[in-house]
Amino acid sequence: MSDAETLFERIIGGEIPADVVYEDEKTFAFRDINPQARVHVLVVPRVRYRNVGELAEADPGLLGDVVGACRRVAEAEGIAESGYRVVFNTDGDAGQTVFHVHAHVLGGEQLGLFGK
Ligand code: IU
Repeated sequence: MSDAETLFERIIGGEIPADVVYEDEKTFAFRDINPQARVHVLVVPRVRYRNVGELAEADPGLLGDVVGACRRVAEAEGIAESGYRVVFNTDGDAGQTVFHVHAHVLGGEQLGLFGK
């Protein structure tokens, strides 16, 4: 995989199959292959930034689009009322493994405390 193309770009491009739950002009959402909750969906901007901080600096409107897409995913998954969590892992200590910014949308059950 070249630096110019991450795994998520290959998923967005249809090269790698994924369980797509939502898409629009700016964002793309699919189920995490290793779910950490009953609902675990990744929301990805089609344009690649390394992490949420870089996205916020470069294109705050697009960050808003990503967060809005998280809400629409939660509505589509039926968890908008019960509550859900949005997580952006950022670099090493947070365990980021795919360097194309993505929001984890987690819910569908009572979530535990986190931090460790
Ligand atoms: P992270 O925040 O970079 O750690 O999240 C990457 C996520 O991508 C992680 O939760 C993986 O389970 C998920 N994932 C996936 O959904 N499909 C894949 O083919 C691969 C990873 I590789």
